This record gives sequence, structure tokens and C-alpha cells, in this order.
Amino acid sequence: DADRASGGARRARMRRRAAPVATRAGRGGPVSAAAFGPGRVNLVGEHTDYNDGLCLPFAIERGVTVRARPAPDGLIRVHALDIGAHDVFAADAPARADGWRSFARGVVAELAAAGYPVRPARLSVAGTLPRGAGMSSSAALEVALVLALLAHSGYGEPDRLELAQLLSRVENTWVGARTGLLDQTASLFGRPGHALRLDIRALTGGDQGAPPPAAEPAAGPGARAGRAVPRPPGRWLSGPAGRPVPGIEPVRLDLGRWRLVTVDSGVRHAIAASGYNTRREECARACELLGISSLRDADEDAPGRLPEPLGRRVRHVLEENERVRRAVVALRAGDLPELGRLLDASHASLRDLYEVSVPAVEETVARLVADGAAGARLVGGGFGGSVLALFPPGKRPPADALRVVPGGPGRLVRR
Ligand code: GAF
Repeated sequence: DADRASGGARRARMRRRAAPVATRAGRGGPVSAAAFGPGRVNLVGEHTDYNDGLCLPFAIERGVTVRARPAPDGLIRVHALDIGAHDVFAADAPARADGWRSFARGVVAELAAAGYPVRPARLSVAGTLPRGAGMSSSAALEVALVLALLAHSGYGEPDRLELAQLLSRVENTWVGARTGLLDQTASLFGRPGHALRLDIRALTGGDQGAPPPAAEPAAGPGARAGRAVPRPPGRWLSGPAGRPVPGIEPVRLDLGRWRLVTVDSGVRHAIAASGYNTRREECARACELLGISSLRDADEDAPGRLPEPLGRRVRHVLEENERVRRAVVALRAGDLPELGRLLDASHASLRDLYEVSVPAVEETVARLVADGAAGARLVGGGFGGSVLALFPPGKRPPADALRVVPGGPGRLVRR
């Protein structure tokens, strides 16, 4: 009897495991795939990713969930539940659109261009991340979309680095933000309890997979679709706990009784509309003047050989890479006061050398320091968004602070 009982339990468990991602017929029919993409917080290493440099992000537990349902009519319909907005476009030839609509269209087009044409679908999108608050709601949305669409269309998962580069092309050519690989890599490779030391040059071999900054956006509709070669269902090549990826080194984030929190400055930032692209152009110009292909190759005297503001920009990038190295040493030694000092130094550099802060961010930083933070800095691209702060034991973060802890990577989920 006992054996039969445990055999029965085992069979029940196997049946549960074998069940499709979700089968419950909710409003709008059965869900064929559901995926979660986490947001990220970058401990230090800001505006270094598109300069082939070093960053130290972690995926957080908040993010975006996309649910896909089959559709019979050749269309992709997107319902953004949080903002009550809709979009409809052709699954095989998405046309361009602005704002949040550019994400799903871009993901579908870039998947087709990479050889993964997707099936028509109805997609619902819901999130637990504040939008435009510098915690990478964009990458979270892209990761959830791409994982849900791949599973919905019957593909296994391609290489996650390939996916990060594909999503970067979505940002660069569909959304109009010439971002680097930081956010997508953090969201796709996050590991609970760890930050990720990213060496973007080692990760990409110097090829970030996106067109150079001055390139014209790919023309929709059906952009790049001519190159599409349908792929057979793939394999899991670099799953969350898969093979080590050169350029991504998990670093244990052991905070003990210390706390990391973010506080929203209240100023929304939209990368495409901010000074972000200008900063990227300034770095490209500095490279031209220095005769190098990437600021990773700039020497410590390079800032002095450049006109301003380019000298300041390059000094930030060089020193920010060094702060990532020091932060990893501090984390390994359990030296959290040093991590706090590095956060402060990073913020001062982003404010004074890279010039991406705004008054509301400065007020938020000052408030957190007055509350007893051991370090505080703007997080993400800047021009608004959130401030990250490290609180020692005994100091209480303000009521509007959101505690952030390292969570897992983007993944398929059940409802
Ligand atoms: C934004 C971008 F998306 C990233 O690629 C990175 O450049 C960051 O700003 C600044 O470090 O989040």
C-alpha cells in the first residue's frame, strides 16, 4: 500500500511536470506560453557597457510577465494590462510604431530576421516594475516577450547571449535607444543571491551585435525579413544554470543585515528621448580622436588629450571600470562600507563628469544620505529614474524605498 501510494504520488508529480506551461482556459482561451522577464539593478559600472567595459548588475525579483494565446488570423494582438492599451500588427510583417508598441513589433521582426518567425498570438503584458524608473522595465518586457513568443511558436530556447544581442537590436533599431547589453544580459542571466560581473568585451568579442550608432534604423515593415531562414526547434544551449559564459562572472552578494533599496526620483526617463544617445555619440567621437575602436583601449592619459566635455566623459568611463573591479574585491571581502563609498564615487562621477543627473535625482540622493545610507547613486541611464542606496544595520530606509534582492533570470513560468 505504501509503495502504491508513493508510486501514485510520483505519477501525479510526473503528470504535473509534463503538463504544458498553462492550460487553464481563462478569459480569451488557453495560454500556450507564459514568461517572466526580471528588471535589474546595477551596483556599479554605469555607461560602460557600450564602451566594451565592466558592469556589476543583478536581476531583481520584480519584472514583467507575458502570456501568449493562439490566434487564428495572422495577427499579433498585444494587451498591456497595466496601462489598458492595445496594439495589433501582422505577425509576418510588423510595421513601425512609437512608444511601448515598438517593443513587441521589434521583437517579432528581429526574431524573424534571426530565423525564428513566430506564430500569430494574443499577448497580455503585466508588470510589477515601475515604468521609466531606471530599473530596466524595457529589458524586462523584451525578455518576457521573446521567451513567451519562442515557446508559443514551438522553438526551444536559442543561446541566451544571442538573445541578448537580438534584444539589443530591438532597442537600437526599433525603439530608437542606442543602449548597450547591460540590461538584457542582467535580465537573461540573473542568478539568485548573486551580482554578475560583466566584461562586455569578453562577452561579445568587441561585437555587441547591434549596428554602429550612426546606422540607419532597419526599415519596417518586415525589416530584415528577407534574410530569415526558419530554424528547426532549438535546444537549451545556455540555460540559467547552464554552461559558464565567458564575460559573465557571478559574484556572491552577501549583504548580511545591510539592505539595498531603490527610491524613485519621480522623474520618468525614456532613454530614446533623453541625452543618452548624445553620450554614446560623444564616446564614439572620443574614440575617433584617440584613434581607437573602443574606450576599453583608452589609456589613463587619454582624457587630457581630448577637448571637453569628451575628456570628462572618458575619465568617467575609465574610473567607473576601475570601480567595478574594486566593488568585486569589496564584495568578496565582505567590505560593505567600501561598497558604499564606491556607490558615492560613482554617483559623483555620473553627476560631474558624465553629467546625466537631474535636480530630482540629487534631492533623492541627499535625502537618502541624510537618512543614513552608506552610499547612494543614480542607477541606469540617468536623466531621471531611481536612486540605489545601501543601508547599514540600524539605519532605516525611508517609507518609499523598495527593497531589492538578486533574483533569478528570465524564464518560462506557469500562471
Ligand atoms: C541604460 C542602458 F539600457 C544600458 O545599456 C546602460 O548603458 C545603462 O543605461 C547605463 O549604464 O540602462
